[in-house]
Amino acid sequence: DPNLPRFRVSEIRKHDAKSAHPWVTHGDKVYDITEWISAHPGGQVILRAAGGSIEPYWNIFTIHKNQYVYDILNQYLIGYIHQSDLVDGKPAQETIEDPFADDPMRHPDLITRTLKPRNAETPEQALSAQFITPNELFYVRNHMWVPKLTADEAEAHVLTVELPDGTTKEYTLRDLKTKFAEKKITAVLQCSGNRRSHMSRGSDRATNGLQWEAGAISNATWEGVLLADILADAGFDAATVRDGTSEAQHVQFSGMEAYGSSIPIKKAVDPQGDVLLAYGMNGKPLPRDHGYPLRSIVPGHVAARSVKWLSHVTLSDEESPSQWQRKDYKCFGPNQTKVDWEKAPAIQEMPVQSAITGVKLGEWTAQDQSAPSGSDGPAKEVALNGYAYSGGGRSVIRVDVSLDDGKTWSQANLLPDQESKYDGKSWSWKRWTFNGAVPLEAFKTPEDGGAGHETDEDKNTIRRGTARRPANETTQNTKSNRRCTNVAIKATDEVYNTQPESHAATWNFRGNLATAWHRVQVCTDC
Ligand code: MTE
Ligand code: MO
Repeated sequence: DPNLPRFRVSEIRKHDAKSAHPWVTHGDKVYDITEWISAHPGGQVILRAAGGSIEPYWNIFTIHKNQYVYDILNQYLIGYIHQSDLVDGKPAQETIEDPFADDPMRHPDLITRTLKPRNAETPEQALSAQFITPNELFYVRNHMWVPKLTADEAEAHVLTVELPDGTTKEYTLRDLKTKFAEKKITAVLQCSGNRRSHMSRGSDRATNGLQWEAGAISNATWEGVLLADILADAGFDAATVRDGTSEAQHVQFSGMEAYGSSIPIKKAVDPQGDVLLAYGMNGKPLPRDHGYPLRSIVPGHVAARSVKWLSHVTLSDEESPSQWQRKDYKCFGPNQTKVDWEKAPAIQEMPVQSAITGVKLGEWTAQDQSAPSGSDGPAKEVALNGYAYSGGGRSVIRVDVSLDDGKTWSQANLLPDQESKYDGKSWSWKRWTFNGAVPLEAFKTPEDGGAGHETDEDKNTIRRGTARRPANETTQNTKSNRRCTNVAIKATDEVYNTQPESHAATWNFRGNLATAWHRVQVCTDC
């Protein structure tokens, strides 16, 4: 409609989230979304775009790029952006807000997979160096931007708890900190996509999602209050869960930026479940990237259920309606690529997992005392380290190591880290080390068929295990004596669940739960 008015960008900016009449723009069109807010399925989060273009947000929430949504938006058309603020009919780039402009600074040692939103893994060295991952090196998995609150806003931040009958009770962060007993839990968070790149390479089949190596996992001590205490205070009777009369079957968590997921009510009220509403991490307030000022921590479960920037806890007979609950974090068979999402349960407790995070080759020794095969020829010293973890509070009882690609095995040493069993539950990882020697005959040239398995590690990037070629040796004239073997590890947990041998067997198109033996190729010049 050419008769509609044209607005200057400076005017549009005034219709921000705080205005009584919030506006957004799309292309050169201006919309008054006041009436849409209460009907918007994503709730108030749409207000983040108010006063500017909605496009960068729809680039994140791509579900909106759909005629149905454009039709809704069109009902709210009030005019156009003024010609003076358009370049080639479009709003000037610098007038479009970057949703990630307020994201925090990050430690340079984190390995960034994507910048906007920020996804970064813990460097290998930091995975094995300490039992507790330092806050600034804890892996980061963000689907959207990082909400920003001042210290005052944080103390006044409201958590709304909604019971199945619709009644609600509100708690400020200050309430949570002062009116309830504080609890500390040391627990691992692991993304369902940890080691996804190993699954892609190891099975030679692409998977969807961030191609994490082994660093989408970290361990921290979380400070907060027990979710069970808050639910009781809000009026929920946990006895109804035990006697089977509870209307609520799930606890839904929602974050301030519209992320959400849920856990079974049983986990939430289990006295040994240790589900926290956490405001502290390793003795400091939660860092912004990890949910400041408040997040859920669901020990033993996939980290997707530990919702950051937590603003709502809703008890319901249904799981969270979010895509992160109903889709995304599920697994299917290797042959299933067109799936009925409803047919698979959402991932909750994690299976047993382990990884090698360090490989060092040492000297050639004359005698290989450690060789299970009884070989007494020369052998190459090798030192390995890494982590092992299982979900559901199941502790890891053993890590097995093979220096000949899975034919023979020895055991790694589990480090005596701080005991972190809570009422019999282990929520932390175990770190392990191994010192052994690889017999000469285990090293094979590729022509011998040696180390023929696809390893989880990219052969071009595994240089850390490589013995340096002497400087005077030239590659052009001498035939390479480079030989390789695969070292492999697998962990077993207290119920004797162990890791599958191959990624091909558990390949799924989303690349979730990549837990096959971690194989790393090590090479030397013989
Ligand atoms: N919570 C919110 N609000 N937004 C998110 O994007 N990502 C989830 C979970 N909670 C996410 C969230 C996923 S998939 C993971 S793996 C963990 O947070 C990562 O937690 P971290 O960044 O503290 O390591
Ligand atoms: Mo995740």
